[in-house]
Amino acid sequence: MKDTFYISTPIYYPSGSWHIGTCYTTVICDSIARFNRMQGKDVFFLTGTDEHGQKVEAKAKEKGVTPKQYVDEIVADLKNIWQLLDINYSRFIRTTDEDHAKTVQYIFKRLYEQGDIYKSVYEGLYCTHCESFFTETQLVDGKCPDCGREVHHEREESYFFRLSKYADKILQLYQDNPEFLQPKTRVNEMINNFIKPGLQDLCVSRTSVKWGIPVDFDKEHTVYVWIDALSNYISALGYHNGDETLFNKFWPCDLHMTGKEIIRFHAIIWPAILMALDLPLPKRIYGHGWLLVGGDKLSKSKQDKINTELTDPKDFVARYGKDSLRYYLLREIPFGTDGVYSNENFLNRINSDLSNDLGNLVSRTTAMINQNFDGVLLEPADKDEIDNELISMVSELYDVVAKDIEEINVPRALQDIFKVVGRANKYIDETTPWVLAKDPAKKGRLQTVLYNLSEVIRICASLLLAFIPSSATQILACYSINADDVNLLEAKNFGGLKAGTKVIKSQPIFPRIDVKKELKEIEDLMIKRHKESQKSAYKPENAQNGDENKAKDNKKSGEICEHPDEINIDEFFKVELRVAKVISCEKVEKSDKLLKLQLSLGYEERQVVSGIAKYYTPEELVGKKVVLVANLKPAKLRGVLSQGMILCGEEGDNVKLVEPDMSLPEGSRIR
Ligand code: ME8
Repeated sequence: MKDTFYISTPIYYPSGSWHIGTCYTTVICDSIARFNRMQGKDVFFLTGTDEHGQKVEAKAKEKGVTPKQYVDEIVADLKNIWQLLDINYSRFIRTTDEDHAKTVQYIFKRLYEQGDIYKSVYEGLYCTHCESFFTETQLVDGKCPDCGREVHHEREESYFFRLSKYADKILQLYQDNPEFLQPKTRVNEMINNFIKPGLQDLCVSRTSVKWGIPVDFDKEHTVYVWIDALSNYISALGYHNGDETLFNKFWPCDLHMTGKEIIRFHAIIWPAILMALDLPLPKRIYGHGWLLVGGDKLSKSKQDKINTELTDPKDFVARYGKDSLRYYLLREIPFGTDGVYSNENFLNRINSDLSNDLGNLVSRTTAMINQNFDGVLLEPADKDEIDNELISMVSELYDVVAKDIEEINVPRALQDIFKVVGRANKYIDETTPWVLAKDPAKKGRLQTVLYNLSEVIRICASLLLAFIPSSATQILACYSINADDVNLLEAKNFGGLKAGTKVIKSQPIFPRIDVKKELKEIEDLMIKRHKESQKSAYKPENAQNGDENKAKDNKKSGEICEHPDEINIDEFFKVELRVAKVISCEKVEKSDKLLKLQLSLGYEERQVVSGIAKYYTPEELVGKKVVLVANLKPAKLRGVLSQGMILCGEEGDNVKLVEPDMSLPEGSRIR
């Protein structure tokens, strides 16, 4: 029987804003899955979507569609991206799938019947955005520790999972299985930040959220977040929902790959649920870092600045081909830590590795075989010491790369392959085949050099099938090798190419990019898109509800007329209005009118002097959110620095602050 290998990505929230960071986990898993498949293993690679919850319910309502209709469209878009990026999954599970719901209901009932789930009342601080409850101590500056938004108090009858009961067992698990949680730094993070302070029982049902899997023995409740989401890893294999053949074959999972922000759910809650179900635990959980753009995790990137970095995976595929993005994601980010994306890094990486190193090696070698031997590969005719280093490097390459993948270090695997590619290019410089070609007496040497180079290309391309499948397939096709037939355990050995093999001259696989020109083009494109999106957001026909009708009504009655002081939208956007929170406030000495306010914009603090002392006491203002003109030239009022201005409305003697909705985070741009 074949060895098996089961790997999973987390299931994605249907946020709809898919970007290159979103692709990171999945491209890594796809490559590891492909590598294992080519080692002859029976592989199950799972990915999917996490579709229930309040946010989806609310978004669907806003759009006037059912939650299922809402998610269907977004999921189709995600699947399309996976197809564009050659993601070869075994199953795409959706938490709205019927078989998944069956498993979840079974688990919930069983845990309830055996006393691991009990009914109580939840009172606590809740973040609607993250759909999570927090204790006071978990908050950061009084806000949600995960997304930084406001939390509010909520009280609700709920079912709870006895997570607290499993604390010792989980500590034991980390101790007995040093491989379980990786990278190793995550273990201390789990112990010190979550387990040692005391694990709380976990709220696992809601009565206020209807868009979820119903608790079948208490229909008022729906299953809430983690029992629903995490169970996908076994429901996808048929656990208690029908045929369990896959479950028996693939469980326990070899590797759950997740982003670092959700590692605690995988490394604490998931093992506890499995322990309660008396099931074997996953063999490894890996928490990778984030891809950052402008210093922020992509999904939370600041919306207001013009972002000139490309972020949409479809743009990458259209401009540079699918493998360029795959390669960049796999190679550039040191595994386990965060990596910062920039257009320049991306373009330079593609140029240097794919176009220069790999592309040149393949095109030079296949061209020389065509020029000198009519496109037929001839057997090595001699032996020279100069060949030894290259041959021994490429002969060992499979073992080196297999170890990298076993240790879940994908960037290192690519580095190791490209070391050999680099060595082969150096071998071309050392052996100077173009000089050999001029001397009939050196034909044998040339034959050998081109054979050795072809073998390096074949072995490297076979290994690269896991990472850049489409380009590696093209390279192998130059040597009439069908990528589908490659088994690394055979392909790894030097000498596999038979004399007489027809060699096709390779077309440029990665055309060289003019980085300067390309950077300018990307910048222009992004600025143009930004402007278009702003314009369309403010066209009267795109304005929301009331505004739209108002605009139409005005048109009808002819009230829209030219105004001599009209400004255009670009002029308006020059004013940078932002939500700011008053952290402290005091009177300006020797002034009846002025107050000095310290404001927080989230990313920085400002001091502003405002003439509202007659209308507000300092105490009244602390904690309020205000609208700040953030790009006003700093000025001094009564010798006190003022970095901006806060907006008020006035009618006669009545002056009131313009107060934004409290749920808008500090620093949000107002427009
Ligand atoms: O967390 N860089 O879903 P999700 C790297 N539904 N990885 C990123 C990233 C970035 N900029 N942005 C997102 C969830 N990801 C839950 C999981 S599993 C039972 C439930 C990664 O859509 C992120 O770290 O927020 C995670 O691994 C994956 O995308 C899905 O995140």
